[in-house]
Amino acid sequence: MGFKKDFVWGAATSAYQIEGAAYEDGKGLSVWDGFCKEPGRVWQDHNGDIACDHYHRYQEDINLMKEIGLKGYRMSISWPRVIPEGVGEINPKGLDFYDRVIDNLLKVGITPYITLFHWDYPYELIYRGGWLNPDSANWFADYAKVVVERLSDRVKYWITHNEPQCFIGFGYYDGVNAPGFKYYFSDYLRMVHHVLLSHGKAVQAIRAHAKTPCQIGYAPMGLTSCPATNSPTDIEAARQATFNITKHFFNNIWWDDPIFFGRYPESGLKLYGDAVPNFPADDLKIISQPIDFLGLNIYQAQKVRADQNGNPVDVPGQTGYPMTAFRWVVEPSATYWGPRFFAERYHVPIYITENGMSNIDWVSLDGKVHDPQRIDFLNRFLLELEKACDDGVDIRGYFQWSLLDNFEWADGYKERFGLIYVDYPTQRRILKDSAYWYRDVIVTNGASLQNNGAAVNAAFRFERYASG
Ligand code: IFM
Repeated sequence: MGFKKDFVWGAATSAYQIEGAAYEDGKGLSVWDGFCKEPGRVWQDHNGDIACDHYHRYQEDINLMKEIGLKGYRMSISWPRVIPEGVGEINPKGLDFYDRVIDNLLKVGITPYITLFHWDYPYELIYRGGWLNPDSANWFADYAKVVVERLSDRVKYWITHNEPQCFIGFGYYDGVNAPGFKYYFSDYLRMVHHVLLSHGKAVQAIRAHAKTPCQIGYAPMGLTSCPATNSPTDIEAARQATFNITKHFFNNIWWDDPIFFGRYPESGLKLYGDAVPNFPADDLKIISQPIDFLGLNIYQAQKVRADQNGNPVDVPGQTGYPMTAFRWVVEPSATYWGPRFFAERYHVPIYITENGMSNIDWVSLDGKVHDPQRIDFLNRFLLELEKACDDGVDIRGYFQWSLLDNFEWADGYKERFGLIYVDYPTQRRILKDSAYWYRDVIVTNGASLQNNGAAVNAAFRFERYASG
């Protein structure tokens, strides 16, 4: 069976991580603009002022996407570029920029998937309480309406939020990401509620104002536990661990059940007790607007087995287990079990909205960027994804993270996730070996995955011999 004929092979980015032009053409400040200016917040005090300069180089980047053969491109809109203060006045030049990007994508046959919010919250809204303010859901829905009114004659795929676990958890509870606050747990739960409500209200706004039929999704982290063996008890233990409630903000069901089931999970209500905010009963109806797909961002996974009572127990990796440059465990079965567990729980089509790895890439003496680890990583994760398709999971597409090396939040430019190498001082782009490899995967609709990266490796060998 394999990947469907119309499977969407894509790559993803986000506005703050690539655009730059942080102070140009009427853009307002985002919390990341502020955060990066506080010494010590970001690795080597890097910032996104220029990033990949995509704001000026989008045409070159779209040409490179075409060269790779992408069918889809997942990008986000910068809220403060469109509405500088988060609410009120609209910045026409901001909308013009996204117009140009969309038009040029469509011109070369690449389908845009638009994420409305990927962490660059308008700075001015912090003075109004940000996500703590119950009105924050309306601010987001108003912004969604503005974008949809402008772009929905051409854009058909919309995603409300990217990894809300991270932007709320890291930004307002742990304080390691912008805006760098550390709220009480009860305030954190209040913010979660407002983000969920903003999702529901944005879905309503998109449906009400879209000019053409559209599909709407949500892209939380797809935190996955994988069974240590294929025994039914280990599989059930892994499922249980995937959907366990925890007090850590890295959990799935507090963020997903309200959207798909219209209720918070009982286990969470019990664990969080009095910290759970009071809210109008109708909120859950708004939050659980029907959506068309679930996007899963999957990078790593924990292996678990069942104990004597069937409960999940973490299985530590063997000494020397494979890791990415970020020191994230490499567990390819995540893209089999993740989509399967989430589809079985929520009965919704799945996209992998992010998957990839940071690698220690540099330009070799031959002028190329050889990243065999990334090729092997992607090959393994995609073979597992294909297995999930074979087993009947409705998977519509895959977006590699990321198209370009880019600004990795509090880690600055230290981590390189791209298919395309960016030499930041010159802004020169170089397609990495993995980009050429991905092109083969796309052209063959996944059939070349069976070569385990061999075709590309053979090409390296040939070139090395040829050049003596
Ligand atoms: O770069 C991030 C992205 O913005 C959100 N998901 C994870 C990626 C890698 O850390």
